[in-house]
Amino acid sequence: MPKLLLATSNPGKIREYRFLLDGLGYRITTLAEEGITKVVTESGNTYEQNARLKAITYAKLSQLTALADDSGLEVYALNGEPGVKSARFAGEVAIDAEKVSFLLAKLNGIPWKQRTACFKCVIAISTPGGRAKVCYGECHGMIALEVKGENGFGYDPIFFLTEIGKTMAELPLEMKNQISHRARASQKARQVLQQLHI
Ligand code: ITT
Repeated sequence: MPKLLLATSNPGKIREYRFLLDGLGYRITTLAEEGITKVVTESGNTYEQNARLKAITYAKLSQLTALADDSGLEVYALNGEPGVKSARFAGEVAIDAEKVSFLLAKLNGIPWKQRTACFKCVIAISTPGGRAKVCYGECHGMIALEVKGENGFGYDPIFFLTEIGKTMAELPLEMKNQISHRARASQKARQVLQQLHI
């Protein structure tokens, strides 16, 4: 079975991709399992640039097919921030709870109707030779007034899904994996991966 390298150091993403990419005929491996410690600086201005950079770098380094994800949360009242800077919004070493508090503080006083937001995900899949394909997904919601839920990672406890009436962190993994930005991009990524090993 060919190996597929999940080129991310985010354990939340790894958990989701193990589920989202199941049954494709790849043996999923991680940077940690391959002993890869190199950190790629996300120097791009767009999710696509960063996703490509991560996928191509780690595919060349490992000589495996690599899948990388660059994702973020865009809040309309903040003109799309934190966006591509979502991971480092509250500082280089901020933990998830600090990022969430920082964003809630920025939105202090913003009324419910103006708290619309969107999660975006761009997946890049690269061969060891450096040929990459990208897939997009998004998921719309609102920024909640307070944190709720224990599941997921990142901004999930404040991302409120209006149709479901719950935050993303209140959903079990199987349900997040049906509706999330990452789930939507993964549906397309599955087709790319299937074609790669025909
Ligand atoms: P890698 O680069 O190693 O994959 P990262 O966490 O730095 O890990 P990104 O640069 O793509 O990944 O940053 C995306 C950030 O956006 C992530 O750290 C979260 O804070 C947030 N984010 C992305 N997807 C999310 C999700 O499904 N739920 C909650 N927050 C999410």
